[in-house]
Amino acid sequence: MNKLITLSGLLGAMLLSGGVYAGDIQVEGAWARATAPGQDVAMVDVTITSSKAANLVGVTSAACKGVQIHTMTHDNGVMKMREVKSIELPAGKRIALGERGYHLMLMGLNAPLVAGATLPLTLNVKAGDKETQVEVRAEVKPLTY
Ligand SMILES: [Cu+2]
Repeated sequence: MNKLITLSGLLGAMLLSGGVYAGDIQVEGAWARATAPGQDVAMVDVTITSSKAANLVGVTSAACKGVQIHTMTHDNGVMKMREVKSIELPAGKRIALGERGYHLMLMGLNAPLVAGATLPLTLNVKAGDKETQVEVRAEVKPLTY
C-alpha cells in the first residue's frame, strides 16, 4: 500500500512536469470536472502522443466500475454519445481527446469527484502485438471550470 502511494506521488509529480511517459507513449493534460450531487458518471479529457502508430484499446480506473471510450456528435441540436472500441493514434500525432468529441467516460463512480483530487487511470495502448499500460493521474477541476 505504501508503495502504491509513493508511486502515485511520483506519477503526479511527473504529470505536473509536463506529462507521463511510458516507452513510446506520452500522456498529458488528463482532467475531469468535479461531479454534481447524484452524478455517477464523468468525462475525462486527455492528450496522447504515440511515437509509433498505435491504438488506444481500453481504459480502466479504480475510481469507477468501468471506463468507456466515447465519441460525441450533435444530431439536429441533440448531443449523442456513442461508445467506440478504440481510438487510432497515428505515429507522432498529438491526439487530444476532448476535441472532436472524443472523451473517456467513467461509469459508476465509487465516490463523487472533488476538485483538487486526482483520479487514477490506466490506458491500454496497443502497437502491433505489443500492449502498453500507461498509468495516468487525471486532475479533478472545479465544477464551474
Ligand atoms: Cu460520454
